[in-house]
Amino acid sequence: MTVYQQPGQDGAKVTFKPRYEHFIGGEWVAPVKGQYFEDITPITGQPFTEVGRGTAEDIEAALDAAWAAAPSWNATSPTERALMLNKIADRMEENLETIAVAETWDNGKPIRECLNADIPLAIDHFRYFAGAIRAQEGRLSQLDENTVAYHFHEPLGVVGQIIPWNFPILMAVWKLAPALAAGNCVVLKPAEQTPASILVLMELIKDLVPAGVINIVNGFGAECGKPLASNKRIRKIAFTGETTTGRLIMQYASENIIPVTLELGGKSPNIFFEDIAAQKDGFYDKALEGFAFFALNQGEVCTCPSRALVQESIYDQFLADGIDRVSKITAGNPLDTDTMIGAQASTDQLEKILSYLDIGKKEGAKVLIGGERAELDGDLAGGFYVQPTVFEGTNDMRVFQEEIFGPVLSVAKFSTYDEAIGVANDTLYGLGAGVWARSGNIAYRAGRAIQAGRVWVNQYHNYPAHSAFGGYKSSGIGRENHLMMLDHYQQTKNLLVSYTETPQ
Ligand code: TXE
Repeated sequence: MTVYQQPGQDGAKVTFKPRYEHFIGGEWVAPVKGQYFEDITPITGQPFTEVGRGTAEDIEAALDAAWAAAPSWNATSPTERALMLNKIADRMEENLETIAVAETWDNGKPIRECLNADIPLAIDHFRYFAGAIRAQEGRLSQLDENTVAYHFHEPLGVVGQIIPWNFPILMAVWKLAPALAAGNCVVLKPAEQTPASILVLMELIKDLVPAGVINIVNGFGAECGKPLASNKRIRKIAFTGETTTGRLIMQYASENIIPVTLELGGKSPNIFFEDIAAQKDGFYDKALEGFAFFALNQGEVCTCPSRALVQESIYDQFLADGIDRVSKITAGNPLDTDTMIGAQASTDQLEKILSYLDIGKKEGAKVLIGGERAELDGDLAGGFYVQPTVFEGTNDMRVFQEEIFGPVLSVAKFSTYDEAIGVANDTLYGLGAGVWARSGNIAYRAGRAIQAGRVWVNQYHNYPAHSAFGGYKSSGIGRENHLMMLDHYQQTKNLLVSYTETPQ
């Protein structure tokens, strides 16, 4: 067990500056209107730094810097871009603990997740896109003996990116890596709840990035996000966040006729078929772990497996074992490597989750475990903690239909395969899903039948690069984490050439 020091204390891995400005054109730049907002750590509920409050004027300044850098960055070779991405990855690896502590302090998530998942995944993502861009090839079509259609990949120019607060660094990197690999300059707006860890990262890597290639402007949605997403000077907007905000982003983009990629909400089903309980072995244990994964990252995951569907014949036993497993999720100081569940990212999110705990109880869902705010001691008493909660009910309840984005699981029973698939697909969303079965036949058929962009089979919450991630239905447009994302950040130039010497 290691307990990392809180930032600001002796021996801490990271010391935040008292104030952060925007990162524009390779420099720290004060907000045009001179305003700042507090960044609060959800671990104690206390402010720890302040950050520039961006407006349309700051977005324009960032776009000026990005367009000034674009001619030379757009023209770099894939080798040069890959080199930069690899250097960023190396620098992040050298500073793993610093970035991890910054992320935990800003977001509230357990440090063990930052150290073992979030930050290593982000590092690998840069390396993946460094390789992907070097391996990318154009196409040509030989239309007849003398006519050739060449298809070249070209960068879009300057792109806008808006990200949420649940995985600040990882979401930034999921967006930055393919955009930069494809040769674009970027203006990125982090979420107002978690602006600081990305700025710590920029401080660490700024000497590796040509001025203007990455620009970070902080601020609130309407004040700063909208002027970016609706700006005529971006060639694409990429967004991760709430579905209702995603609709707005699409409307803004339609005014400028630019492409959009959206990664939105979810209400993911996690289906447990009866043959998993044929033996109480390692496979059964793995399934129980998959059941308890709803609490990973405090449930603040767009693919949170928040609806568990368990087959009738194993329901009582599996649920008893599952609840036992949930009872072992250790809460505590997120900076302690033993802690498995940390703080919710903001008071707004805490209030939203508590209101859903009430809604669930009022609509008659039975609380099997948890159901309340978690009270921690000492300076953690002011933090935003919730008990992992399991409701038992039916799929028509609001706690089964609406995205709670907290450590809250709703469980229902099913009897037949068809019923399970019907319930799984009875949702507006289609981002993630889980299927657990020993029978390869059932697992395959269920995986294909569920209307979701990512179906985990006999695993959950695995996010490797080179495996496409994105939503069906109201969960979004586009696929991240895979080289197909390069297509979203490039346009195709077709040269249609005739090689005849005479008129035909
Ligand atoms: O999301 P928003 P919020 C879900 C989750 C959560 C709920 C609300 O259920 O409880 O959304 O979270 C920027 N123009 N998800 O309010 O508003 C905003 O500043 C341009 C699911 O934080 O969508 C932030 O940077 N930008 C999700 C980003 O959008 C705007 C992750 C996301 O904020 C804007 C997060 C506007 N008009 C929340 N309004 C997932 N899919 O992973 C806001 N923003």
